[in-house]
Amino acid sequence: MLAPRDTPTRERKSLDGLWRFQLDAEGAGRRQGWFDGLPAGAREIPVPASYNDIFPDDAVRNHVGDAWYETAVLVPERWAGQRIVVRFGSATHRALVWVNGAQVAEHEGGYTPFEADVTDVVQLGAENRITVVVGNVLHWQSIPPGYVEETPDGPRQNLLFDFFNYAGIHRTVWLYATPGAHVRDATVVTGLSGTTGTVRYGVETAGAEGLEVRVALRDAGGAEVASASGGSGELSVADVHPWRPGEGYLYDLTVELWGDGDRPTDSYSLPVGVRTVEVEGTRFLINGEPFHFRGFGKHEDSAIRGKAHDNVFMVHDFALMEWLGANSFRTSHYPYAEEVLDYADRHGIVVIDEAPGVGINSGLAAGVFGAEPFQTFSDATINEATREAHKQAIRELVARDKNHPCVVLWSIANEPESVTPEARAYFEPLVAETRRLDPSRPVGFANVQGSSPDVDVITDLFDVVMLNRYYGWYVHNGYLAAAERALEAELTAWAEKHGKPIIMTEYGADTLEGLHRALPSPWSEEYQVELLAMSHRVFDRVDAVVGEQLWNFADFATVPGVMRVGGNKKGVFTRERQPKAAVDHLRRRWRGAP
Ligand code: GCB
Repeated sequence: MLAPRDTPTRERKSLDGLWRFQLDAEGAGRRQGWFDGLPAGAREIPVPASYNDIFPDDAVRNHVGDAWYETAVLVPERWAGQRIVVRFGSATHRALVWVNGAQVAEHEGGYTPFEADVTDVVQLGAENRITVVVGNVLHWQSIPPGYVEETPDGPRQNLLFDFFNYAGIHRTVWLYATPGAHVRDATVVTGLSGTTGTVRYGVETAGAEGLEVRVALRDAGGAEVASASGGSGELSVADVHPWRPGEGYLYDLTVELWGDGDRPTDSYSLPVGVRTVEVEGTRFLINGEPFHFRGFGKHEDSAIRGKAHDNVFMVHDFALMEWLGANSFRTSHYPYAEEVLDYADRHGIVVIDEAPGVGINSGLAAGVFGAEPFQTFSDATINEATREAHKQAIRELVARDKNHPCVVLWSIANEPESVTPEARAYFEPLVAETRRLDPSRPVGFANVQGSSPDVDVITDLFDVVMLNRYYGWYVHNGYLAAAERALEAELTAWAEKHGKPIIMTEYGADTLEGLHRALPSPWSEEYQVELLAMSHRVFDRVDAVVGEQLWNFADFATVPGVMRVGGNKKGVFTRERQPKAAVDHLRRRWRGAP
């Protein structure tokens, strides 16, 4: 799926700003035709933003159900004869969209884009009403799954994961115009052989019968280095400048549709980084060279904005990661905004791109998040329909992110049940589908503590071992000597059993900023440092460990609970991005800082 861009033949208009907003807990809006106009009294709300923390209003913060949004947009007269599309970067977790009262789009899944051709329903040169109803309920057949309990006080959403269920329109909304005959999609897969790079490309078009596809690759200075015609082919780049970790060198692939005229009918530009990714034995290779992941599991999370994309936090977070010497992160536990991947492409930051398959684990949900005991996989809980939703989420993730050089690995789930035959039956088709969609990247999942190599039954399906381990926190809390022995024993067992690269995708300790103890005890800043230092000693002793992404970059919002003091405190930065003591340890380890 192509991101909207301004090109010589295309124009886009952002609909970000203040929209009208109305909660609809009873679900009355559809019956009452709110798509023809929200009721009087609707408030103003910023888009993009999660709605939860905008008002000091418990009904908004803990809302379960529909929330309506409305705006008006003037569609330029000069777009006459063009194809006009409305596109949402995301709406969490599902949405229905109307334009001037006509339904134009319906989308399930809170973290991937969707769009609708609205050419026939908009009025040119006039104001057009755009109405969206966003649903935030998670149920057994949604991804992520969850369930709603009816209580005397109304419905209560039960979550099976450890982050606040922020909802709303979280990313930019675009209205854009393209020619009727247009480039619908483009896919690139790159290769390297000595000093020569290759760019295999495929272009999909719509309404373009009789038009010729022409592609041209330009270097960062704008000089053309290769070109071809036809809907698919391979470009060869002599003396290629590869994309590599730490240096996000990008070429630009211009895709054009040509008829008889002296200008292209449509033109689209795609940034392309030429690099390769492979798993070889216990090594993870980028451009044939062993890569060691240093960085974090993150969240899209900040005060007031919730899970909305925000360029201020994005640039700041990347700057902080660079300051520490991090070279990578995981989009735990859902696809992040497209702007984040574009930024990582340009800055040479490596990304493990995760599908929103989180919470597929009854043991964890019941044990840690206080859910009623249930069976993970059953007709009444996570079933074939859930798996289909999960597959669709993977399809949309790959369709959106397949061309990003920063993405080197797909993570299709976080801490699912992975020790039962049902788990294997659930995951086999999902892994196969991911490989079918993208044979060029390895596939993994983040394995939960307790699913050790002697009981896990799904890791052989994957290319890498990704481990979330809390030795020294949930296990052997306050007893780092025992934690060190247990961590090393488990990592060694993984290395011996599978002979695959091991990436530590989570390890860490909740840490209350400002709590100091001369003798490190859990929750103190000193203990976080000691736990990280212990973990790093172990990683350095196990050859197969090729990555350390600790949990978490920053403190983040969760639902309240006996284990959460105003949220999850495992950040090495506070939620406001102020450093805890662990930052010095990381700078020394990752940057060689004194
Ligand atoms: C995990 C989960 C993550 C939690 C973290 C924790 O294993 O993957 O979502 O936030 O542990 O802090 O408990």
